[in-house]
Amino acid sequence: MITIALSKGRIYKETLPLLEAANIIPAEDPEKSRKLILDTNQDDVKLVIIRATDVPTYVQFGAADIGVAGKDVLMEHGAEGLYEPVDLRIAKCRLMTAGLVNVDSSNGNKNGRLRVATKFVNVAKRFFESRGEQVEVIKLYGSMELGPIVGLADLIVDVVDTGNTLKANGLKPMDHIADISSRLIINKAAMKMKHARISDIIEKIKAAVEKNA
Ligand code: PRT
Ligand code: MG
Repeated sequence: MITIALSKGRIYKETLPLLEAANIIPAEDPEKSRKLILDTNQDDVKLVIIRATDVPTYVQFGAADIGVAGKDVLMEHGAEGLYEPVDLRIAKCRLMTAGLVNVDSSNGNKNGRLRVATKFVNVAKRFFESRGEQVEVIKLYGSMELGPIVGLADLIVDVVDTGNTLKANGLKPMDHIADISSRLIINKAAMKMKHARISDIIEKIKAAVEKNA
């Protein structure tokens, strides 16, 4: 049996045609079903539908053999137990710092030490450390854009696509941390144990990605 971990929303939508290229077609639409495990047209392949941030955890511990996760999520989670063989070039965005439009938050606040609100705590710490800046990182689980408005933080670290969400909340994108796209990830032990089946799926998906390029 091969288990593939996916999240609903943009990753699911954009992964669907790539799975189809590997002749894997879900039996149901997860956006309409409440099921967390979906059968596919292949007797030996099922999908588990989970939160985007949980995908690397499932694959690392072998609860799923294969997964699709944003590079942002992978940078935050770390690569232990995972192979990352294919850049799927989907769900593209940028990991950025952002701050209030009318405030110069680049050189610390009045207390000297910048406060950064984000769900990407490890990424944020590494980024500011690499610039030799001491910051206080505040963990949030969503709606980071609110942080600077209500005075919780000077800056946020978040993924940005069009930038409309920042703009709508009086924020501006500042430093570019990384370009982001979703990656195919594979459990390292499964790659050995189920080598033929998994490499066949990887190769077909890789071919579909290259055809789209
Ligand atoms: O929603 P949930 O809390 O379950 O998890 P999630 O938000 O991590 O999942 P999901 O499905 O929203 O995102 C999955 C992956 O898509 C992320 O890990 C990124 O790799 C990628 N991705 C691509 C994005 C965006 N584009 C994006 N725009 N993830 C989030 N956004 C957010 C952005 O932060 C902003 O709040 O969408 C909003 C709109 O963006 P703008 O810039 O176009 O306004
Ligand atoms: Mg979301």
